[in-house]
Amino acid sequence: MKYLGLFLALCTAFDGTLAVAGGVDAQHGQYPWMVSLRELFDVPSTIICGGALISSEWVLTAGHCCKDPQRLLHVVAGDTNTAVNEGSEQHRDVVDVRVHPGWVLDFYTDDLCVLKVSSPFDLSGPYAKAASLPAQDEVTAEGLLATILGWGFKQYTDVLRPNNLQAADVPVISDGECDATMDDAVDYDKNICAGNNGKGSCLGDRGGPLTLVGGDKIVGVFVDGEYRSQTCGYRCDLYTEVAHYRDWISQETGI
Ligand SMILES: [Ca+2]
Ligand SMILES: [Ca+2]
Repeated sequence: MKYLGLFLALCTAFDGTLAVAGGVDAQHGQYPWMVSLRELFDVPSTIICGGALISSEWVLTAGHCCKDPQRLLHVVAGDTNTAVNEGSEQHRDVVDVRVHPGWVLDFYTDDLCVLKVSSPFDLSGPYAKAASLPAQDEVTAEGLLATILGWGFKQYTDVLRPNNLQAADVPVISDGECDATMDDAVDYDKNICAGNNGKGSCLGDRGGPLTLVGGDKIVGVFVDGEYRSQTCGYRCDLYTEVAHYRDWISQETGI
């Protein structure tokens, strides 16, 4: 209860509103860098993870989303409502998977992956665009609002996922506050936290981007929520801090 108490003191104003937890339906084209990772031969195709376009050919996601080399992935861009054919969906197979070499199963450090698709996505329309990346070691100030995105559950106990992409704006939380609330061994030079007020990433949102509000800069990739409480949007969520890996991304992708 020590950590729970600390959390409640630091990430206060939990109001019990959960939907991503605490989110709203994203408008079609509002977050054109958002993609879903699906399993190639799984019909109906289940969304395994979220991800983000960082160019017409490369997707940024979490390392654990790429962990199974036998799993044939494909990427869907230009999709907002998975139950509706919006006419803008673009599907690509994955031809190259590069997981950060420092990542170890079930740990949060270096939990990052870049995927190359079989042919470039068409980014000329409004529904598929590449996001931008921070500079190496660029600092993201605490308190800045950032958007979390996903087709994951709205609540921990939900059975069905939403069809429409969910979005919620949450503040970036300082490494120190996050460290005080999480009892896991986390390297905060390599991770960034966000979430508050009943809003947070939930089961099924992993790999999705954390993007600063008002732009398209990806500062985090969702890797873990504090599900021990069996609630989403309840504690600070943990993201791989993209700025720490900018040089690695460049080395692997040329971007
Ligand atoms: Ca659709
Ligand atoms: Ca950090």
